[in-house]
Amino acid sequence: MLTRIDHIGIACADLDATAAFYRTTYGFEVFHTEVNEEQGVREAMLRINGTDDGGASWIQLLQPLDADSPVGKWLAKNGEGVHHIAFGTADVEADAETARQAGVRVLYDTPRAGSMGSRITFLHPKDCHGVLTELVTAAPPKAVEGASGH
Ligand code: CMX
Ligand code: CO
Repeated sequence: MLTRIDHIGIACADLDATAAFYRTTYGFEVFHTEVNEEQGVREAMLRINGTDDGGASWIQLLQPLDADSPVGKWLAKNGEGVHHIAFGTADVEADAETARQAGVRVLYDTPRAGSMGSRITFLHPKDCHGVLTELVTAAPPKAVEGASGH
């Protein structure tokens, strides 16, 4: 079951300059950055709010690592802007299967690595009324040392 907006993915030409805009204009700080070679991006996650299922909602800034990556191609064609939306779920496989059964192309047979240890897949934008849609299962919160009891 999809329970929240996990993030909105925004393609940008200069990650640091775009992050500075979000900080200066809105007060959103970069919570995390990483390079995802498989996805061809350098990314910054800006935490917007926590949610009642223990997850959070983010802005995901994406700078392409190369021109042939999905974001690189998209940026060359469209310029900077909203690239995709991502819905959060406790079970990305189950929700991908539900979408597949509904006739939507799911881009990956099995989920791949996303931001901060999450597992992700994508639904084809041409099957989603023009919106590239990502499904995300966040990494479980880190077990607190010694919190497991007796
Ligand atoms: N939003 C809406 N439509 C999009 C789109 C997007 N982000 N990207 C492509 N399209 C549309 C194009 O406009 C094009 O439409 P027309 O045929 O009407 O011109 C069509 O889809 C095909 O586009 P394309 O430029 O030929 O691109 P590809 O088919 O090579 O790739 C896609 C499209 C969705 C398969 C590819 O972008 C993909 O695999 N995306 C998933 C991975 C990804 O985006 N990773 C980066 C983010 C990582 C993260 O979030 O962590
Ligand atoms: Co994303």
